[in-house]
Amino acid sequence: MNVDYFLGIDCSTQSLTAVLINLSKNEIILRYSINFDEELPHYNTQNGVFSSNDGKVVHSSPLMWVEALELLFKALVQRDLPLNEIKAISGSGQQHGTVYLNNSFEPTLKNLDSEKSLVNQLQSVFTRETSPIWMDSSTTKQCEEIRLKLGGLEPTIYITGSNTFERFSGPQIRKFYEQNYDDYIQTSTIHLVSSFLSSILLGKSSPIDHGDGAGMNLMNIRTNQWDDKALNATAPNLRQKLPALTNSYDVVGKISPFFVERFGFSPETILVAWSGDNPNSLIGVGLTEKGKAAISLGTSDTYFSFMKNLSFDMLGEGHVFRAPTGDFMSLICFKNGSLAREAIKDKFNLNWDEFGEILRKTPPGNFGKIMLPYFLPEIVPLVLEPTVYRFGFDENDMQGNVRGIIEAQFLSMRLHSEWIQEQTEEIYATGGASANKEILQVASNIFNTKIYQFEITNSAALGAALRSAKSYYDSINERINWTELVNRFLKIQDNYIIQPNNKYKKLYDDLLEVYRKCEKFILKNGEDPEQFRKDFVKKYFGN
Ligand code: XUL
Repeated sequence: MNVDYFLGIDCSTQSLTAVLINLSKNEIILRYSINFDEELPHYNTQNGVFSSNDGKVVHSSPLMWVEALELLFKALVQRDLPLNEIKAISGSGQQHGTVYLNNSFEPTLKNLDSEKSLVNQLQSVFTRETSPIWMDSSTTKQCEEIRLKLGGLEPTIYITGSNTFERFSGPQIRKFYEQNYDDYIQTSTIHLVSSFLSSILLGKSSPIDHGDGAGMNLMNIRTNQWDDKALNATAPNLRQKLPALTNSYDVVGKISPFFVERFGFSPETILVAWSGDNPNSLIGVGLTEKGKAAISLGTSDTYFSFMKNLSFDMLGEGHVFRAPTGDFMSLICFKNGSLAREAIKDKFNLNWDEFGEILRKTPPGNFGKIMLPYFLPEIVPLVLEPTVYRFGFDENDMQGNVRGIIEAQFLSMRLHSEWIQEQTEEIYATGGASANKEILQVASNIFNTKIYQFEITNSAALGAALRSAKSYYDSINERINWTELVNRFLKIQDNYIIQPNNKYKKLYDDLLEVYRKCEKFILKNGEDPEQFRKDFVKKYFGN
């Protein structure tokens, strides 16, 4: 029988994951992850990264990703999976991270020897041993320089879809050019995490897709072309160093002979352009129509939604990317995601069940105890010097801190997604912490919206597998529409739907205003929120 297998791979901050699907049966055959810290300890990463003491410079190792890819394929071979029957592969990379390569990259990929490991053969293709990733916040100066050259905030947003952001590829490239000029000159190609790994599978330099390209401050969001003004504002001769851009749904070629010989893939396996983890998750959680948003609770927490018509966040906090369907998507990224939740869980020696139990037992509104959770430098709102602020409680109050961190994360998400014009009717949750129903109940009450919880937390890898299937069928003229395709895998059972408790609607509307004032007070020199907060406590808790 002819079976249609598709593979999605996701290179995220802390791990590399594969999801293999059988589209003839609408089945997920395998999910498998390589955790960087645990399985590749010789790179000495912590949570997948290297951080400077002040937390501003955050890099990872591109060679580690390569070694992880090899380990992953070895594991698939050991499990006797039908690699030779995989029709198409696509992938996902943590967004914004850049990989700097010299002119031996292309010839090395072309001449890979399948008797030798990838990691040995790719040792000397880098002009920069480490890659700055999305957690890096060390380029404030470069952000300002580029924004100024583009004519200020508004033109920057209109051209690239986003304000300049510390973690975006353009400002990171500019910093490299300013601080490591000779190495910049030696660099022939700059890839994103996604296009770098795609290149390795392809055996030659792969294009960057429009979804991930939109997270660079270099691509024109309307024309999908590199923008000359943005390139010139960033670094000299940059156009020559960047790969071409391509649609996320384009087939970029066939798998390189190296993988055929070493792991037994079919030489006919097609590769579909890789994209960023958030565009992939958009498909992985089934956001192919208006009115649907997702929260992804991973190392970063993100809030994103499908967008039919282009609109911008003129406050400059949110982004517009291209969606894998060719439409648009909005995205807001919060750095204090799982690491912040874990900081509280670990401080009180809790496990996740105990953490959830506290959420169940404590009242919505947390007796007016409000936290601003900047354990790490924050992206939205911009906080470069991390400090955790507490209003009405202290760091030793276990219950206050557990509910405080979770309410803060979703209040902040609600507050900073107010700019998105297309009304959200349903929220889909994904990422590790979405397995925790108590956390999602808080989110559902705060947004006063139904939340759908998925069984699968690897939505980026699943999205990549689904994208590869869509492009494969398009390429053989068996057209299948996006919604039909994603619905085959996203069967949500009733017990995975979390209903908001209407009783708390007003309370959270009011708490949002208290939170807004606390944030303004700390970050924008706003008025002291204490009386306002006390009025809230009196109204809902009576003292
Ligand atoms: C999105 C962002 C993160 C990374 C890592 O803009 O920076 O979500 O993609 O997940």
